Amino acid sequence: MDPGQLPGRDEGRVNRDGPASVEMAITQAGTSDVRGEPMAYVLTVWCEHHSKGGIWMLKVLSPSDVDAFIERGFVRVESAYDPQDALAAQQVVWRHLEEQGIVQNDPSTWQKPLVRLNEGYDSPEFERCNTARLADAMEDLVGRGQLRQRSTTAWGWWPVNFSLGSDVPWDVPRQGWHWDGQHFRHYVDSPEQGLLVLCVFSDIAPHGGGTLVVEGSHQVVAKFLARHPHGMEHKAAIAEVVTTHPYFRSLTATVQAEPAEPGERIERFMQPHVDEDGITLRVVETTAHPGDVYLCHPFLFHATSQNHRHVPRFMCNRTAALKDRMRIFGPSDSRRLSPVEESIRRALG
Ligand SMILES: O=C(O)CCC(=O)C(=O)O
Repeated sequence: MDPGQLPGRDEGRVNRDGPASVEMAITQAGTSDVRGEPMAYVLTVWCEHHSKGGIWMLKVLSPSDVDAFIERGFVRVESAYDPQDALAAQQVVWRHLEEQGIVQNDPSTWQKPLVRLNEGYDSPEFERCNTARLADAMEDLVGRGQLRQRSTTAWGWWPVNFSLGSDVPWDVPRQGWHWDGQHFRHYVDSPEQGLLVLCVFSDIAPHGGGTLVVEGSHQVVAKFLARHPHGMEHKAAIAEVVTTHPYFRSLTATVQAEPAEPGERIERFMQPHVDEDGITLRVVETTAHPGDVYLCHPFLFHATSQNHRHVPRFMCNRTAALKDRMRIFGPSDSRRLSPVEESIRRALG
């Protein structure tokens, strides 16, 4: 490619959402490497302009990441923290497992297919995973300054998936589907769970125990919660969605109610399905590398999956509460809507 044909510097793109912010891609073109060899490179940095302070803030997520989050309900942030730090932190979890007689170098001690460590850890290894890249990516989705805490001192809890369901063919589960938030009453604008944050500390290959998510399900839940302005208890809300929405009724049906041939549920639920409101739903496996984080919409349905890889899956689900209720109703204030708020407003039409 002739570097002369590359786009110029400082290409701006004005967002249509209003005057409060402007998004700009700074594109830098170069012509040679350190040895003087001809080469071409393009560096794109996403920024947001804050009219209040008159400053430009760097963004981790690109506009296409944000669009995908709004539509699908999740985005993968690669190397949100350093993979080496993730593996060092995994060792800390192994030390806690060893207190229960589960030893890393002795697979004969990995008797339980799934071990839950219902606690949060704070050690130098985890502290290094509190990166600005992760916090900034979270704020790209909930709004600058909107997280109650940008970092955490409680990395947890840990459903360590050693080999769940490895004795039966891999399938889309019928049980365990939920969105998070046992600890509060659910409203469409609840602030207690700004995001579902799935932090990965091991390699997760396909069928390796990665959390399953239902792409698009955040839109179904947004519509459901908006129909319940007095709020609902968590368990009751999930129970109602999975009994009233045809896709979720089938997804969670017992074998007796809806028997399926081997592989039939994979074919059915892992292909896009458009529901009666035009929402595209699909079960997706979150495969990842150590250091990756899946930032998911707080309303996203998800479930534990089978692990057929014999590689223990280390993931913890970190909280991300918001300072304020989300701005779902009425005119928005001078602050631009966050992608989480935007996705809910769009789902409600
Ligand atoms: O084990 C998993 O992959 C899912 C965990 C989960 O459902 C949760 O953290 O809410």
